[in-house]
Amino acid sequence: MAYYNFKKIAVVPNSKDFTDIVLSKTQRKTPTVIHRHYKISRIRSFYMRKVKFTQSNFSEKLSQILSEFPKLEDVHPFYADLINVLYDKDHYKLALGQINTARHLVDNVAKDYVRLLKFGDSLYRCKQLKKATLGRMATIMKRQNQSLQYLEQVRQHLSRLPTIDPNTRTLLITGFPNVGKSSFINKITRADVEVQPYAFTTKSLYVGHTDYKYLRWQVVDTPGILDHPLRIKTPSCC
Ligand SMILES: Nc1nc2c(ncn2[C@@H]2O[C@H](COP(=O)(O)OP(=O)(O)OP(=O)(O)O)[C@@H](O)[C@H]2O)c(=O)[nH]1
Ligand SMILES: [Mg+2]
Repeated sequence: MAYYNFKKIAVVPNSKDFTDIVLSKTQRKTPTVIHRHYKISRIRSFYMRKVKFTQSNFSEKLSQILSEFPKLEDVHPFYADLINVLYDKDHYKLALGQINTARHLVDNVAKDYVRLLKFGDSLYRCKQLKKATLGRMATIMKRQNQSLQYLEQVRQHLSRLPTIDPNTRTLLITGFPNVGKSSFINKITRADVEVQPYAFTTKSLYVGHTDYKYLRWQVVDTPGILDHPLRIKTPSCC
């Protein structure tokens, strides 16, 4: 089973910031001076390098997102279910799928334009080809804005989830609203969950630990439930 640290996923920038980060890196890390009287092979390789460098940066950053977000097949079934309930499995998979597609599209654009650059016959034409490549890459990323924003919301929410170990001895406190679940966890663990004399006070999962008969227990407080079918909730942005 793959190990994921839900708290350590890097920030997912929106599409504009994403493109700006990558393009400014290209600007900083590749040579910037070229002259018309240089040999054409040198001019071509100058621009090819820019295209390839940008492509590999886009690719790297997109791959990082794909590897850091947990794959539902790899995580413990408890977390797979939790992610499904919190963020909707289909929406989640679709967003990651789109990021994967974007990565392939960026790779293909780079491949196509490097091929064209090989036949660039002037500095002007090579420069235009490079400009077109980066423009197309930026357009591909622009279309990913919704997925990126959704993933950022998921990341922020995931990082705030309590750390629940699905493999340890667990006491799960569930039941109707306002029956004293939170009062109970507060009594037996050091958790400090809000208690109020009305229903639906607790809106999220809370975790505490306690020892009972020399055994350590993980105690999870949950929101009150009524006998209703499960309704999938998605983050407010979607
Ligand atoms: N009389 C009595 N009242 C209790 C007891 N335990 C809790 N209460 C009261 O019941 C009310 C609800 O307590 P909570 O602990 O917030 O109940 P809950 O099940 O966590 O409620 P939700 O989180 O909204 O589902 C509070 O006003 C508590 O003071 C108990 O043993 N006896
Ligand atoms: Mg409660």
